[in-house]
Amino acid sequence: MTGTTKHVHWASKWRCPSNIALVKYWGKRDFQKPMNPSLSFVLQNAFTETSVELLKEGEQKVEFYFEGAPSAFGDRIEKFLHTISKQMPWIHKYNFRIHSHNSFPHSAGIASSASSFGALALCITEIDFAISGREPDHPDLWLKASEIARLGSGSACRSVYPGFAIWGQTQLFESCSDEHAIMIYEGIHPAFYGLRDAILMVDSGTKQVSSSVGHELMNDHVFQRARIGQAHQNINELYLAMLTGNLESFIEVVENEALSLHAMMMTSNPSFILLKPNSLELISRIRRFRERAKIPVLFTIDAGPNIHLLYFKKNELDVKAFIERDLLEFCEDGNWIDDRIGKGPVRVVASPK
Ligand code: 2P0
Repeated sequence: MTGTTKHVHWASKWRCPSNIALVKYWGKRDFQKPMNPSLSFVLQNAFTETSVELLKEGEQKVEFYFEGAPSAFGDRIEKFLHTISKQMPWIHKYNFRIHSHNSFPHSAGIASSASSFGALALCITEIDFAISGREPDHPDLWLKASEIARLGSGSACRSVYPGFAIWGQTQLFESCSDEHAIMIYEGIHPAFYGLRDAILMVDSGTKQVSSSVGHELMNDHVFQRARIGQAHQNINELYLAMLTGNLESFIEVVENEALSLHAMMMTSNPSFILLKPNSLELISRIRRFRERAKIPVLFTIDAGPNIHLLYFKKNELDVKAFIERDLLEFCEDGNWIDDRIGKGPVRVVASPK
Protein backbone atom coordinates (compact mmCIF):
# COMPACT_ATOMS: atom_id res chain seq x y z
CA MET A 1 0.00 0.00 0.00
CA THR A 2 1.59 3.25 -1.03
CA GLY A 3 0.71 6.84 -1.57
CA THR A 4 3.47 7.21 -4.15
CA THR A 5 3.86 10.29 -6.34
CA LYS A 6 2.33 13.74 -5.88
CA HIS A 7 -0.69 12.95 -8.05
CA VAL A 8 -1.36 9.42 -6.83
CA HIS A 9 -3.42 9.43 -3.64
CA TRP A 10 -3.51 5.67 -3.09
CA ALA A 11 -1.95 2.72 -4.87
CA SER A 12 -1.93 -1.04 -4.50
CA LYS A 13 -0.60 -3.95 -6.52
CA TRP A 14 -1.43 -7.66 -6.24
CA ARG A 15 -0.72 -10.90 -8.03
CA CYS A 16 -3.67 -13.30 -7.86
CA PRO A 17 -3.89 -16.84 -9.25
CA SER A 18 -6.57 -18.48 -11.33
CA ASN A 19 -8.35 -21.50 -9.86
CA ILE A 20 -9.85 -24.75 -11.05
CA ALA A 21 -13.05 -26.10 -9.50
CA LEU A 22 -13.33 -29.74 -8.41
CA VAL A 23 -17.00 -29.28 -7.48
CA LYS A 24 -18.43 -26.89 -10.05
CA TYR A 25 -20.33 -23.64 -9.67
CA TRP A 26 -22.99 -23.67 -12.37
CA GLY A 27 -26.11 -21.54 -12.03
CA LYS A 28 -26.80 -18.38 -10.02
CA ARG A 29 -29.48 -16.96 -7.83
CA ASP A 30 -30.05 -13.38 -6.74
CA PHE A 31 -27.07 -11.19 -7.56
CA GLN A 32 -23.90 -13.21 -8.09
CA LYS A 33 -24.83 -15.89 -5.57
CA PRO A 34 -24.31 -19.54 -6.47
CA MET A 35 -27.09 -22.05 -6.99
CA ASN A 36 -24.84 -24.68 -5.37
CA PRO A 37 -21.60 -24.83 -3.35
CA SER A 38 -18.26 -25.29 -5.14
CA LEU A 39 -14.75 -26.36 -4.10
CA SER A 40 -11.56 -25.41 -5.94
CA PHE A 41 -7.82 -25.00 -5.68
CA VAL A 42 -5.69 -22.13 -6.94
CA LEU A 43 -3.01 -22.61 -9.55
CA GLN A 44 0.60 -21.54 -9.07
CA ASN A 45 1.79 -20.41 -12.50
CA ALA A 46 -1.42 -18.95 -13.97
CA PHE A 47 -1.99 -15.54 -12.40
CA THR A 48 -2.95 -11.94 -13.08
CA GLU A 49 -0.92 -9.03 -11.77
CA THR A 50 -2.87 -5.80 -11.33
CA SER A 51 -1.98 -2.35 -10.07
CA VAL A 52 -4.57 0.23 -9.07
CA GLU A 53 -3.72 3.91 -8.71
CA LEU A 54 -6.18 6.46 -7.43
CA LEU A 55 -5.51 9.81 -8.99
CA LYS A 56 -6.96 13.21 -8.35
CA GLU A 57 -10.35 13.55 -6.72
CA GLY A 58 -13.15 14.64 -9.03
CA GLU A 59 -15.69 12.90 -11.19
CA GLN A 60 -14.88 9.21 -11.45
CA LYS A 61 -13.02 8.12 -14.57
CA VAL A 62 -11.51 4.71 -15.25
CA GLU A 63 -8.45 4.06 -17.40
CA PHE A 64 -7.81 0.36 -17.85
CA TYR A 65 -4.72 -1.05 -19.60
CA PHE A 66 -4.32 -4.74 -20.32
CA GLU A 67 -0.73 -5.75 -21.15
CA GLY A 68 0.04 -2.07 -21.74
CA ALA A 69 -2.82 -1.21 -24.12
CA PRO A 70 -6.28 0.25 -23.46
CA SER A 71 -8.76 -2.64 -23.34
CA ALA A 72 -12.49 -3.20 -23.79
CA PHE A 73 -12.49 -5.11 -20.49
CA GLY A 74 -12.47 -1.59 -18.98
CA ASP A 75 -16.25 -1.40 -19.50
CA ARG A 76 -16.80 -4.48 -17.32
CA ILE A 77 -14.47 -3.00 -14.69
CA GLU A 78 -16.35 0.30 -14.72
CA LYS A 79 -19.61 -1.58 -14.11
CA PHE A 80 -17.93 -3.55 -11.35
CA LEU A 81 -16.66 -0.38 -9.64
CA HIS A 82 -20.14 1.07 -9.82
CA THR A 83 -21.57 -2.08 -8.16
CA ILE A 84 -19.09 -2.07 -5.27
CA SER A 85 -19.33 1.70 -4.74
CA LYS A 86 -22.52 0.96 -2.76
CA GLN A 87 -20.26 -0.45 -0.03
CA MET A 88 -17.25 1.76 -0.79
CA PRO A 89 -18.64 5.21 -1.62
CA TRP A 90 -15.14 6.73 -1.87
CA ILE A 91 -14.88 5.00 -5.27
CA HIS A 92 -16.91 7.80 -6.88
CA LYS A 93 -14.44 10.41 -5.74
CA TYR A 94 -11.35 9.24 -7.63
CA ASN A 95 -9.97 8.65 -11.06
CA PHE A 96 -8.72 5.09 -11.46
CA ARG A 97 -5.65 4.05 -13.43
CA ILE A 98 -5.47 0.25 -13.62
CA HIS A 99 -2.75 -1.82 -15.27
CA SER A 100 -3.13 -5.57 -15.59
CA HIS A 101 -1.29 -8.45 -17.19
CA ASN A 102 -1.61 -12.23 -17.17
CA SER A 103 1.16 -14.80 -16.82
CA PHE A 104 -0.67 -17.02 -19.34
CA PRO A 105 -1.80 -16.38 -22.92
CA HIS A 106 -5.33 -15.06 -23.33
CA SER A 107 -6.23 -18.06 -25.49
CA ALA A 108 -5.03 -20.63 -22.95
CA GLY A 109 -8.56 -21.46 -21.78
CA ILE A 110 -7.60 -20.63 -18.19
CA ALA A 111 -10.24 -18.71 -16.23
CA SER A 112 -8.85 -15.20 -16.56
CA SER A 113 -11.91 -13.54 -15.01
CA ALA A 114 -11.14 -15.37 -11.74
CA SER A 115 -7.55 -14.13 -11.49
CA SER A 116 -8.40 -10.67 -12.90
CA PHE A 117 -11.23 -9.91 -10.49
CA GLY A 118 -9.32 -11.58 -7.67
CA ALA A 119 -6.33 -9.26 -8.17
CA LEU A 120 -8.51 -6.18 -8.63
CA ALA A 121 -10.59 -6.99 -5.54
CA LEU A 122 -7.44 -7.40 -3.42
CA CYS A 123 -6.12 -4.00 -4.58
CA ILE A 124 -9.42 -2.24 -3.93
CA THR A 125 -10.01 -3.91 -0.57
CA GLU A 126 -6.50 -3.02 0.57
CA ILE A 127 -7.10 0.62 -0.41
CA ASP A 128 -10.50 0.55 1.33
CA PHE A 129 -8.87 -0.70 4.54
CA ALA A 130 -6.22 2.04 4.31
CA ILE A 131 -8.77 4.79 3.65
CA SER A 132 -10.89 3.67 6.58
CA GLY A 133 -7.84 3.38 8.86
CA ARG A 134 -7.93 -0.41 9.27
CA GLU A 135 -4.74 -2.44 9.41
CA PRO A 136 -3.89 -3.89 5.97
CA ASP A 137 -3.00 -7.22 7.62
CA HIS A 138 -6.38 -7.54 9.31
CA PRO A 139 -7.74 -11.08 8.70
CA ASP A 140 -11.03 -9.60 7.44
CA LEU A 141 -9.15 -8.35 4.37
CA TRP A 142 -9.38 -11.79 2.78
CA LEU A 143 -13.10 -12.29 3.38
CA LYS A 144 -13.85 -8.79 2.15
CA ALA A 145 -11.66 -9.24 -0.95
CA SER A 146 -13.39 -12.55 -1.65
CA GLU A 147 -16.83 -10.92 -1.39
CA ILE A 148 -15.82 -8.03 -3.64
CA ALA A 149 -14.22 -10.43 -6.17
CA ARG A 150 -17.48 -12.43 -6.30
CA LEU A 151 -19.37 -9.34 -7.41
CA GLY A 152 -17.02 -9.12 -10.43
CA SER A 153 -17.00 -12.83 -11.28
CA GLY A 154 -18.33 -15.68 -9.15
CA SER A 155 -15.37 -18.03 -9.42
CA ALA A 156 -12.99 -15.14 -8.57
CA CYS A 157 -14.05 -15.28 -4.91
CA ARG A 158 -12.22 -18.63 -4.60
CA SER A 159 -8.94 -17.19 -5.96
CA VAL A 160 -7.90 -14.96 -3.05
CA TYR A 161 -6.71 -17.81 -0.77
CA PRO A 162 -3.85 -20.29 -0.86
CA GLY A 163 -4.70 -23.91 -1.69
CA PHE A 164 -8.32 -25.04 -1.43
CA ALA A 165 -11.44 -22.93 -1.02
CA ILE A 166 -15.19 -23.52 -0.71
CA TRP A 167 -17.79 -21.03 -1.88
CA GLY A 168 -21.48 -21.37 -1.07
CA GLN A 169 -23.52 -22.64 1.85
CA THR A 170 -23.01 -26.28 2.73
CA GLN A 171 -23.58 -28.54 5.71
CA LEU A 172 -19.81 -28.88 6.06
CA PHE A 173 -19.01 -25.66 7.94
CA GLU A 174 -21.15 -22.94 9.41
CA SER A 175 -18.69 -20.40 8.05
CA CYS A 176 -19.47 -21.42 4.44
CA SER A 177 -21.30 -18.58 2.76
CA ASP A 178 -22.89 -17.58 -0.53
CA GLU A 179 -21.34 -14.11 -0.06
CA HIS A 180 -17.69 -15.13 -0.11
CA ALA A 181 -15.42 -18.17 -0.22
CA ILE A 182 -13.54 -19.58 2.76
CA MET A 183 -10.14 -21.25 2.81
CA ILE A 184 -9.97 -24.91 3.84
CA TYR A 185 -6.75 -26.44 5.09
CA GLU A 186 -7.19 -28.07 8.48
CA GLY A 187 -6.89 -31.82 8.34
CA ILE A 188 -6.51 -32.08 4.55
CA HIS A 189 -4.38 -35.13 3.70
CA PRO A 190 -0.86 -33.97 2.71
CA ALA A 191 -1.02 -35.79 -0.65
CA PHE A 192 -3.44 -33.15 -1.89
CA TYR A 193 -0.93 -30.37 -1.37
CA GLY A 194 1.17 -32.12 -4.02
CA LEU A 195 -1.58 -31.87 -6.65
CA ARG A 196 -0.39 -31.20 -10.18
CA ASP A 197 -2.49 -29.87 -13.05
CA ALA A 198 -1.40 -30.48 -16.64
CA ILE A 199 -3.71 -28.35 -18.78
CA LEU A 200 -4.03 -30.14 -22.11
CA MET A 201 -4.92 -27.57 -24.74
CA VAL A 202 -7.47 -29.03 -27.14
CA ASP A 203 -8.74 -25.79 -28.65
CA SER A 204 -7.72 -22.23 -27.81
CA GLY A 205 -10.48 -20.60 -29.90
CA THR A 206 -13.31 -18.52 -28.41
CA LYS A 207 -16.15 -20.62 -26.99
CA GLN A 208 -19.51 -20.47 -28.80
CA VAL A 209 -21.36 -20.03 -25.49
CA SER A 210 -20.10 -17.90 -22.60
CA SER A 211 -20.22 -19.00 -18.97
CA SER A 212 -22.72 -16.26 -18.15
CA VAL A 213 -25.16 -17.72 -20.70
CA GLY A 214 -24.46 -21.21 -19.31
CA HIS A 215 -25.24 -20.05 -15.76
CA GLU A 216 -28.46 -18.46 -16.99
CA LEU A 217 -29.61 -21.65 -18.69
CA MET A 218 -29.66 -23.34 -15.27
CA ASN A 219 -32.61 -21.12 -14.26
CA ASP A 220 -35.10 -23.24 -16.20
CA HIS A 221 -33.05 -26.41 -16.44
CA VAL A 222 -35.05 -29.60 -16.22
CA PHE A 223 -32.34 -31.13 -13.99
CA GLN A 224 -31.85 -28.06 -11.77
CA ARG A 225 -33.00 -29.65 -8.49
CA ALA A 226 -31.12 -32.86 -9.13
CA ARG A 227 -27.94 -30.93 -9.96
CA ILE A 228 -28.12 -28.89 -6.75
CA GLY A 229 -28.61 -32.08 -4.71
CA GLN A 230 -25.74 -33.78 -6.52
CA ALA A 231 -23.34 -30.88 -5.88
CA HIS A 232 -24.10 -30.95 -2.14
CA GLN A 233 -23.57 -34.70 -2.00
CA ASN A 234 -20.37 -34.45 -4.05
CA ILE A 235 -18.86 -31.69 -1.92
CA ASN A 236 -19.50 -33.76 1.22
CA GLU A 237 -17.92 -36.85 -0.32
CA LEU A 238 -15.00 -34.92 -1.77
CA TYR A 239 -14.17 -33.20 1.49
CA LEU A 240 -14.27 -36.53 3.32
CA ALA A 241 -11.96 -38.05 0.69
CA MET A 242 -9.59 -35.11 1.14
CA LEU A 243 -9.51 -35.61 4.91
CA THR A 244 -8.93 -39.35 4.74
CA GLY A 245 -6.70 -39.43 1.67
CA ASN A 246 -9.19 -41.67 -0.14
CA LEU A 247 -7.93 -41.30 -3.71
CA GLU A 248 -10.50 -43.64 -5.22
CA SER A 249 -13.37 -41.54 -3.92
CA PHE A 250 -11.56 -38.30 -4.83
CA ILE A 251 -11.19 -39.47 -8.44
CA GLU A 252 -14.79 -40.64 -8.67
CA VAL A 253 -16.24 -37.37 -7.41
CA VAL A 254 -13.98 -35.04 -9.41
CA GLU A 255 -14.64 -36.79 -12.71
CA ASN A 256 -18.35 -37.03 -11.96
CA GLU A 257 -18.44 -33.25 -11.38
CA ALA A 258 -16.61 -32.46 -14.62
CA LEU A 259 -18.92 -34.66 -16.68
CA SER A 260 -22.03 -33.44 -14.86
CA LEU A 261 -21.10 -29.82 -15.67
CA HIS A 262 -20.92 -30.70 -19.36
CA ALA A 263 -24.06 -32.84 -19.10
CA MET A 264 -25.89 -29.72 -17.83
CA MET A 265 -24.71 -27.85 -20.94
CA MET A 266 -25.73 -30.66 -23.28
CA THR A 267 -29.20 -30.97 -21.74
CA SER A 268 -30.05 -27.27 -21.34
CA ASN A 269 -32.52 -25.57 -23.63
CA PRO A 270 -31.02 -24.49 -25.96
CA SER A 271 -28.31 -27.10 -25.63
CA PHE A 272 -24.64 -26.60 -26.34
CA ILE A 273 -21.56 -28.77 -26.46
CA LEU A 274 -18.12 -27.41 -25.61
CA LEU A 275 -16.24 -30.72 -25.65
CA LYS A 276 -14.40 -31.69 -28.84
CA PRO A 277 -13.55 -35.15 -30.16
CA ASN A 278 -10.01 -34.75 -28.82
CA SER A 279 -11.37 -33.89 -25.36
CA LEU A 280 -13.11 -37.30 -25.31
CA GLU A 281 -10.03 -39.09 -26.63
CA LEU A 282 -7.93 -37.56 -23.83
CA ILE A 283 -10.51 -38.56 -21.20
CA SER A 284 -10.54 -42.16 -22.35
CA ARG A 285 -6.72 -42.32 -22.49
CA ILE A 286 -6.42 -40.90 -18.96
CA ARG A 287 -8.84 -43.54 -17.65
CA ARG A 288 -7.06 -46.33 -19.49
CA PHE A 289 -3.66 -45.23 -18.16
CA ARG A 290 -5.06 -45.16 -14.61
CA GLU A 291 -6.30 -48.73 -14.93
CA ARG A 292 -3.21 -50.13 -16.63
CA ALA A 293 -0.43 -48.29 -14.80
CA LYS A 294 -2.24 -48.22 -11.43
CA ILE A 295 -1.27 -44.58 -11.08
CA PRO A 296 -3.83 -42.11 -9.70
CA VAL A 297 -4.44 -39.74 -12.61
CA LEU A 298 -7.78 -38.06 -13.16
CA PHE A 299 -9.34 -35.28 -15.16
CA THR A 300 -11.45 -32.24 -14.57
CA ILE A 301 -12.84 -29.85 -17.17
CA ASP A 302 -13.71 -26.17 -17.02
CA ALA A 303 -16.35 -24.55 -19.21
CA GLY A 304 -14.41 -25.36 -22.38
CA PRO A 305 -12.86 -28.21 -24.38
CA ASN A 306 -9.47 -28.34 -22.60
CA ILE A 307 -8.72 -31.19 -20.23
CA HIS A 308 -7.08 -30.65 -16.85
CA LEU A 309 -5.11 -33.79 -16.08
CA LEU A 310 -4.68 -33.94 -12.30
CA TYR A 311 -2.04 -36.08 -10.65
CA PHE A 312 0.21 -36.20 -7.62
CA LYS A 313 3.76 -35.08 -7.00
CA LYS A 314 5.15 -38.56 -6.39
CA ASN A 315 4.02 -39.72 -9.86
CA GLU A 316 5.40 -36.71 -11.70
CA LEU A 317 8.00 -38.49 -13.84
CA ASP A 318 5.68 -41.30 -14.94
CA VAL A 319 2.80 -38.94 -15.72
CA LYS A 320 4.95 -36.49 -17.68
CA ALA A 321 6.27 -39.39 -19.75
CA PHE A 322 2.65 -40.49 -20.35
CA ILE A 323 1.68 -36.97 -21.46
CA GLU A 324 4.59 -36.74 -23.91
CA ARG A 325 4.07 -40.22 -25.27
CA ASP A 326 0.29 -40.65 -25.40
CA LEU A 327 -1.50 -37.32 -25.05
CA LEU A 328 0.28 -34.50 -26.86
CA GLU A 329 -0.84 -35.64 -30.30
CA PHE A 330 -4.42 -34.72 -29.24
CA CYS A 331 -3.44 -31.23 -28.07
CA GLU A 332 -3.60 -28.21 -30.35
CA ASP A 333 -0.06 -27.73 -31.72
CA GLY A 334 1.09 -30.10 -28.95
CA ASN A 335 0.40 -27.41 -26.35
CA TRP A 336 0.00 -28.08 -22.65
CA ILE A 337 0.55 -26.03 -19.52
CA ASP A 338 2.45 -27.44 -16.56
CA ASP A 339 0.83 -26.14 -13.38
CA ARG A 340 0.13 -27.18 -9.79
CA ILE A 341 -1.72 -26.23 -6.64
CA GLY A 342 -0.56 -22.76 -5.60
CA LYS A 343 0.30 -20.69 -2.58
CA GLY A 344 -2.28 -17.98 -3.26
CA PRO A 345 -2.10 -14.26 -3.93
CA VAL A 346 0.87 -12.03 -3.12
CA ARG A 347 1.08 -8.33 -2.53
CA VAL A 348 3.56 -6.82 -4.97
CA VAL A 349 5.75 -4.15 -3.47
CA ALA A 350 5.90 -1.12 -5.77
CA SER A 351 9.38 -0.55 -7.13
CA PRO A 352 10.85 2.90 -6.39
CA LYS A 353 10.23 5.36 -9.24
C1 2P0 B 1 -16.42 -22.94 -11.71
N1 2P0 B 1 -17.11 -22.10 -13.94
O1 2P0 B 1 -16.84 -23.39 -10.62
C2 2P0 B 1 -17.35 -23.06 -12.90
C3 2P0 B 1 -17.16 -24.38 -13.56
C4 2P0 B 1 -16.85 -22.68 -15.19
C5 2P0 B 1 -17.11 -24.10 -15.03
O2 2P0 B 1 -17.43 -20.38 -12.59
O3 2P0 B 1 -20.72 -14.99 -14.47
O4 2P0 B 1 -16.71 -16.79 -14.90
O5 2P0 B 1 -18.39 -14.32 -13.85
O6 2P0 B 1 -19.92 -15.34 -12.12
O7 2P0 B 1 -17.24 -17.47 -12.53
C6 2P0 B 1 -17.24 -19.80 -14.82
O8 2P0 B 1 -18.14 -18.79 -14.51
O9 2P0 B 1 -19.10 -16.72 -14.03
C7 2P0 B 1 -17.27 -20.77 -13.71
P1 2P0 B 1 -19.56 -15.25 -13.58
P2 2P0 B 1 -17.68 -17.38 -13.93
O10 2P0 B 1 -15.28 -22.49 -11.83
